[in-house]
Amino acid sequence: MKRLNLVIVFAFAAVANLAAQDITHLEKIGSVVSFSQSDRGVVLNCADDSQVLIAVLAPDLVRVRASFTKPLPTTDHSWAIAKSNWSGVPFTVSETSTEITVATSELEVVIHRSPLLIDFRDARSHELLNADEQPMAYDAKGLLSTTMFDPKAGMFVAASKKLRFDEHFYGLGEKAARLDKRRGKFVNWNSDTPGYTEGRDPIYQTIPFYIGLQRGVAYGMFFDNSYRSYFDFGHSSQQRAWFGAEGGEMNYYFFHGPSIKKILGRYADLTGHMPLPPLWALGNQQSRWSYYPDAMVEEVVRQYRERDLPLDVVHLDIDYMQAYRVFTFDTSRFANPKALAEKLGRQGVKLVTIVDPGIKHQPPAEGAPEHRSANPELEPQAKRYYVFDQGLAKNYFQRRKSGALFIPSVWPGESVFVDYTLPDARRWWGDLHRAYLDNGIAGIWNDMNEPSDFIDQTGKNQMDVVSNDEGEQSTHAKNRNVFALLMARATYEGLERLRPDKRPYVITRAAYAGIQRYSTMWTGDTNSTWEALALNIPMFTTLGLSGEPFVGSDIGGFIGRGNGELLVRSYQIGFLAPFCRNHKELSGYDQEPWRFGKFYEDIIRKYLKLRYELLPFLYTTLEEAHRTGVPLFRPLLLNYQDDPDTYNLDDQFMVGNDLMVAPILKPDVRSRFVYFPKGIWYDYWTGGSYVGGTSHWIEADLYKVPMFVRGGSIIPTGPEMNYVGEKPVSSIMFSIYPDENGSATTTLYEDDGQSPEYRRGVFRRTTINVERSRRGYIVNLSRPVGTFQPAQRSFRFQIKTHDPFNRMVTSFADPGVARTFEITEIKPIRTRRTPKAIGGNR
Ligand code: MIG
Repeated sequence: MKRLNLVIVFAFAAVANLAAQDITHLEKIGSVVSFSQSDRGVVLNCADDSQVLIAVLAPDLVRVRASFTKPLPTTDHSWAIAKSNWSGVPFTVSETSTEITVATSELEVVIHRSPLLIDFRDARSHELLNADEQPMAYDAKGLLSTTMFDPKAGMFVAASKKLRFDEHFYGLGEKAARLDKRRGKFVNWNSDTPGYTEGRDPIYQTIPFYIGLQRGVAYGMFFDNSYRSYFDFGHSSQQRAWFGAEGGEMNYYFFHGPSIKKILGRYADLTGHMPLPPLWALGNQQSRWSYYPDAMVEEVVRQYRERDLPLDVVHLDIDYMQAYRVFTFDTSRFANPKALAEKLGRQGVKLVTIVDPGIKHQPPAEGAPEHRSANPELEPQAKRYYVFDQGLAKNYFQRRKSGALFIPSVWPGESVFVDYTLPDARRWWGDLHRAYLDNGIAGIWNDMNEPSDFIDQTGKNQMDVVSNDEGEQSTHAKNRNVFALLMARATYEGLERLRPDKRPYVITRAAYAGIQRYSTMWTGDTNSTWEALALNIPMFTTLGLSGEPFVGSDIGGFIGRGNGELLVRSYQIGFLAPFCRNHKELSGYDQEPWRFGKFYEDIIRKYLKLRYELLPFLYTTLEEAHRTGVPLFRPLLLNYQDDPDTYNLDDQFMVGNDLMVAPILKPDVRSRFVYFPKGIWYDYWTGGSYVGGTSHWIEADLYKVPMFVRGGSIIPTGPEMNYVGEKPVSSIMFSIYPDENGSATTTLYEDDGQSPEYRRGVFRRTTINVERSRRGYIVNLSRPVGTFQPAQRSFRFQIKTHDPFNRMVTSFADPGVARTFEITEIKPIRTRRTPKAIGGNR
């Protein structure tokens, strides 16, 4: 026992030291002695028998794959990659006695032969974008202790890049850290970290992708390695930004910008575009650990409706099940889930159930009959658990090297996990979701999928767990970080198979790069504190810069006791996040919108209603994220990449290109500085305008979140609603905010909101351009693109000039064809009901 303790202490010390360890002592890859060229790129042969592939995937995308002291393996497989057949990109190869250069129309990869150093340059300007600080390296002698018990499971590999004086770093997915990662160091190892605070690292997800930005020029770097990985952006040395992993390959993708938006598009091409979730996923959601029995769920919905608060989804947390057995319902709490779902459905509310990876380890009781009914999820499972029976019979559960079942402890007690690397196991898991769809459940929430294990959260106890991994029989060291990705994949593909006419809606806690193909996410177990609230903005924007557009956080915070002010300020961010859900832990103080009194409830209602009015705008921006990889919830630097004043700005955010929000993140604060990038900005509430390029002091009483519209934009809004689809969208208002030249533009995206038909062109995209004319404004409506036919509705236009009381409005039926008209009629219109009107000044 004593000995074991010592081992653990020692191993822990090693973990703590690792990121600070000096990678300069690692073995360096040998110099280039020859190279061969193929239609994909070049392969470098090194003096130490190492091989390096430099593969051209696109004019702005190059892959570097190194194999140390041995030839490149013939197998090549990653769970993250969505697209591997990139063909026909022209490139040239040239050489001198010291260098080999691979060049596309956009990018030059200069390989110095001795020592082997790789530079990435812009093909046109020859400007250096990124350069090796030392050759790629590997830990041949075991200098760096790894966190694995089995040293053969992997060897540390690293790449080191020169850190430039003005270089900023963004990305790495879900990090409890500020937006600009310069001078930081980070570890990726999916971990269940309830109550995390800023600086806690790692937390739930692993997205080993970052963006470097210097003086407006950006590049991307995706280190596709699922082992425990390390990123150091100038933390341990002024000279280098390095990354490495405890095993696997040196295998990275370099993206040439210069624009971040372009990099995000390419990253989405490589790792997958987020499919559109159903429109109702943008609706307001309410959760708590846990609402039960059914009568309590009904009461929550009744309260929402009675209080005129919008609501689309209620979440059922772990207590709906029979003693935490996934794919079952506890019928003493939910006698008839389907009837409940239908009843709530008539009030416009859908149910989402939590599904954890832990399957109760339950050998059948002696003589217990097998489940033969079509709906075993509603039958008692105390003697026999159909999910365990089936998975065991098919041998889908994870096992240790010894062949013994791996038995972690999670909510059901002793449990087993599925080997989701097995295609048949994924199919089985996906098909099990029939148990939910048959009972009217609309979406699936995956939790605990790091995977969390109450016996040991570090993963050490799981190191000898083997996954099939396409026949590689690899261990936990490689598979932990992709476990959630594959579980989400099984879930998504199952929902798609079972209900092909509906878009799947999946939410996950843990992830690896590529997760956006299958799931949306939320940021796990936050605290109900102001510190945690302030992290919302850098976390959401960072996730957006890491290929995960559909993000959100438990509104009000998950752990602890909140208060009305915190809840209101939390909604003032969350009402514009893609995932808008209030959630609370088991013993936490209640925090539904009405729990702190009418004053706060009235303000929250205002913001929820505004979210629904903004749905045409939010959905248009979400579709942009699907198509282009550019997220909805953005840091300012994404839209103003040439403006260095935005590079570490993370207490403001933008929605799409047009809305800018500067929330209040501290108690008792009623005003703040807001930074305005260049251009004209309109106060959303008053219509007053600001000239950008500087900061202005803005008042923000509790009822108000400072919110501004970019001059040059047009915001489409729909009717106020209490759930998606409550009313036909019979009219869309286009609010026009002219820029300094009197121009504005937008597109509106629409589709049926629920089927996958949008992938086949069944959508409608309407583009609107506005210019100032002598008498007023000329509006150009272009011919809509796509085959979707919306119901008959009218278009209304209002010009928001600098004088808020002098507005021009007009309205007509959507002609469905190109049309130009002039707005000349000037009439004062009812000014927007600001929250002040109902909230009062406090
Ligand atoms: O060990 O299902 O992050 O949202 O309410 C805690 C119970 C397990 C963690 C999730 C949280 C959820 C809770 N879960």
